[in-house]
Amino acid sequence: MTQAQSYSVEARRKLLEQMLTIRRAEEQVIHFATDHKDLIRGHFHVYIGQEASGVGACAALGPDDYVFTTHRNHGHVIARGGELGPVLAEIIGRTTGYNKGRGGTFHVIAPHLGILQTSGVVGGCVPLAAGAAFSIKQRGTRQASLVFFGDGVLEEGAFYEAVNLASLWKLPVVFVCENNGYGEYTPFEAVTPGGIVPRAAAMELRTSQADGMDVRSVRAAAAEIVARVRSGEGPEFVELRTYRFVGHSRSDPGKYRPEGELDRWRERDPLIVGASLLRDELGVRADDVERVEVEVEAELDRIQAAALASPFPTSVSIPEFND
Ligand SMILES: Cc1ncc(C[n+]2csc(CCOP(=O)(O)OP(=O)(O)O)c2C)c(N)n1
Ligand SMILES: [Mg+2]
Repeated sequence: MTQAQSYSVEARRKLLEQMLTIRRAEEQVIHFATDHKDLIRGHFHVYIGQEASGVGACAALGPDDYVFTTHRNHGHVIARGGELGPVLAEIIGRTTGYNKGRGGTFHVIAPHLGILQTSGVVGGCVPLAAGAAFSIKQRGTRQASLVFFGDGVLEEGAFYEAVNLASLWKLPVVFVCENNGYGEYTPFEAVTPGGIVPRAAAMELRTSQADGMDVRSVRAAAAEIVARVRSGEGPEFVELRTYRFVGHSRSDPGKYRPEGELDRWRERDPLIVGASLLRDELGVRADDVERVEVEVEAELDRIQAAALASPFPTSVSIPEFND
């Protein structure tokens, strides 16, 4: 096997491993919420079905780049190289979490990985990513700022303000729209005439689309985009067409979706596509591919036990103000 092929196998194995880690970890989160009701109180949003998008895009980044995310952030943090232990502990609000259990599912941030902010506000991180790109430009470093957001963000004014300025000032920012077809319970087409890409293109930045279910396509597209952005060619916008396999959030059974739609998307499950890239294209043996799954599950068992055993944060004492 040539060096290039062996790199390819290792690199793709890693991508599959990250996608599987996200999937199994979030299945565990759903299990925590349904079978142990007091472990997670309130809302959470999982990334199940969308794994190829985050994993492929983050694989194109370097260690000094910035990433901004959304309410569907667990997958992005793991894709960026976040460790499963502190991610899971944060989701269930424990002190060993990345944010000492005070951020919770909505706010898993990891500044040491360049993940500077998440937001429960739809579109909230788009201007922040443009701001980080402005700082990169001012400092003259060759970093990139990448922001993930959903199709629902095309309905937000903050998006247009941020993309407009980024385009005008040629900021090194990558706008990654994860179009999963729905904003909460509303199909994208019902609220956004004319498609996504033309809206960004109207602000005169380079735009493209990639198959958000295929980690290799996403990674290849992102690598080209990041290289151009880093070298000062200005911001870019990419639409990744994807699908969430579960409802919008904990309380949503997803019944509004047309019959057969989920099954059709499941045929292109990122995990199936990712495994076949290893098995069918690179000739990795089927049992080697299955071993990735066994390893991920063993690791998850170990980690979730540790997360569950770790304490809740203590209450914060608020200082008294004496005028
Ligand atoms: C400014 C704002 N408006 C409305 C909401 C309520 N809300 C939460 S998630 C969501 C849908 C977001 O859809 P999309 O951006 O496509 O992301 P997805 O959930 O599909 O990943 C809405 C409307 C919010 N959090 N913030
Ligand atoms: Mg959406």
